[in-house]
Amino acid sequence: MRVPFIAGNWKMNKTARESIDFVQEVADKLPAPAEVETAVAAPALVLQSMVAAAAGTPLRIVGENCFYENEGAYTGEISPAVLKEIGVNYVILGHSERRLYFHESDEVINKKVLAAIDNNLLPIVCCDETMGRQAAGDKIHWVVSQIMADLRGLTEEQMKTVTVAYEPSWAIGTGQSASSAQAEEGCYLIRQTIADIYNDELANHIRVLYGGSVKPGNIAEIMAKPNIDGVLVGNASLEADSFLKLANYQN
Ligand code: G2H
Repeated sequence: MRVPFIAGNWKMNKTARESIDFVQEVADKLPAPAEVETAVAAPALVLQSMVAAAAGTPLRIVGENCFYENEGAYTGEISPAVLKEIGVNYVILGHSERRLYFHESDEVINKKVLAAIDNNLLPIVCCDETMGRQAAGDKIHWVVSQIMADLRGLTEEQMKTVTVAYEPSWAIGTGQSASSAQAEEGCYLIRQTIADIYNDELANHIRVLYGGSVKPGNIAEIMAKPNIDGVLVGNASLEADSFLKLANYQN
């Protein structure tokens, strides 16, 4: 059974103090991890103190990015080995904002995914899709080619550590979520691609998330879809109250 996964993605928001306060506020109001897994992705600077604040609680702490080497002359980069060392569980890779503002290619993302897995971090690999491609009917080609490129060379064992997130660019931070049907279509396509490359068993094992303007008001409808195993939430994860509503969407 795929345990639902509700992950906040704070992006470059919140001070160090606000981050810790948030963890303390939500910690004892989260669902049991066997029922619903909950996580928050935060900027690298605050991860270590968030790990300490979340110790002994169900909340998992997620990095928003890492590099593909563990050490070396890479000024300003984030070592996956150090993320693991400080107790981070997951790392988001290939978010559309990384692709857009930091020019990350599928090739770079693929190297990062492999490096994360090498360090026993669980990658959350994002694939996007622009409105233009959707309108041009190019969605299938685009999503499939990203997934194939970002996950290139992963063994079946390595794939078992991966979570994939479908995040149509036109729904990100716009307040305009994809409909639950559109979200399901994207997540189904990703699962089908994994089945085609690997096999049905692996495709049924892997969690596929939807991201893009998810909020307390639409999460239940989105989570009701059979191929959507969770959500990656930006704006609506910033306030503790809102995050708790998302985390407890089943109640
Ligand atoms: C998409 C999402 C979080 P938002 O980037 O990954 O952000 O929920 O603000 O659209």
